Amino acid sequence: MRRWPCGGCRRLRVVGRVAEAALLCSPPVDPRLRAERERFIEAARKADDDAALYALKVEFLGKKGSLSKLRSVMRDLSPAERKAFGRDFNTVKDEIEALIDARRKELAKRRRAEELARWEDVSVVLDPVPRGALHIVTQTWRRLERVFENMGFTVHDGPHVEHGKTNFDDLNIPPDHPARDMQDTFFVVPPTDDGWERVLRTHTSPVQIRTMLAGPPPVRVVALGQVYRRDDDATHTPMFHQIEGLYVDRDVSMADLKATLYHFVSAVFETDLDVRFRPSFFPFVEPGAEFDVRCPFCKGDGCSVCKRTGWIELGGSGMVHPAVFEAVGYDPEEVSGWAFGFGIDRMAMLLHGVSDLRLLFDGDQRFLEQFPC
Ligand code: FA5
Repeated sequence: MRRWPCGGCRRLRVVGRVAEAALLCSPPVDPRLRAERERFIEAARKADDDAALYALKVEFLGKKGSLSKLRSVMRDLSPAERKAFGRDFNTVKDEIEALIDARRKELAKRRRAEELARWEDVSVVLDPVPRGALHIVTQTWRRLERVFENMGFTVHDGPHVEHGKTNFDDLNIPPDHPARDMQDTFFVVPPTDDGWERVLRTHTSPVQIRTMLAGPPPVRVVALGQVYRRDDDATHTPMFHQIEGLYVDRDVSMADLKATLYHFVSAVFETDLDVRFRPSFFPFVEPGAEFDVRCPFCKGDGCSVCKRTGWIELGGSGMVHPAVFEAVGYDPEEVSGWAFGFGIDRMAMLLHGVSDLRLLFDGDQRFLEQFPC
């Protein structure tokens, strides 16, 4: 490309730079070539995409293009004029080609700039993406697991669809027990060929049976998980979570149970809290007891959480019934053990001051967001 001494002119900025400068700064002598070049400059300025530029190229430089047609005038020129015309003709042709090329690059650059303007700037620091958190039941579940693992318990689990035998009979729950009523239990299928119904487990206690069937004593396990009952009000939901504890060995006593409950409650609430037993009945333990914890909010003085009693009910417990040992092939003369069970959801409510159990399962983000972990 030739360089032009003018350093560019005003129109330089309008259409493809150096090439147009060349056209403007070295006008050919022949008026037809000059007119053709001017016409091209105007047309090139309006060409806004590659297709239009290609059309221009064909229009001016194609075999039947306007510039090519001008070549025929050379026939009527003298040799000297023909030489001058030929030189100018070639210059204009080169320059038109260069201008088309420059214009194409300019259009590509503009397209790229427009694309970039549409892109999001990945380096911009946006508002932080809201962080999710574990559900408060999961938080409580994990906290309990940690506490019991630190006390030497292993974590076990069992199926949610449970054998009627394991959920009831092996736990010494007789066939006419109210818990087996259609009103209380979700029956999954009626008795199958083996004569047993399948149920959604109504508590985590069948994991006791599965654990003891799986191996000899000693046994020291906790089992946490979903359980199901036909219950639905402010303090009962059809699906809830329980934790089961089971310790079987020689000479295990109720005193061990109380000490374990005391340590676990103090660890979970991060303060020393008394535990008390109240006699109660569960078919799979004898003696059986409900256990309460000293109210962590008023420390026993009485408040709305503990309904002014100073105590909060946590769950059931007791010494494993000899009939349960017999069902799993353990000798009740040789070993003794205790078990406990309570609701993880109720524990979560206590830990976070939630008054309605159903809030835990409504999936309302405004509620759940209040408990980041
Ligand atoms: C039992 O389920 C026994 N398996 C516990 C047990 C284990 C006793 C080992 C002895 C030895 P109960 O039905 O009371 O017990 O339930 C235990 C806890 O589950 C209750 O204290 C309560 O916290 C919780 N719970 C019971 N039903 C519901 C429900 N529908 N919704 C939420 N929590 C419930």
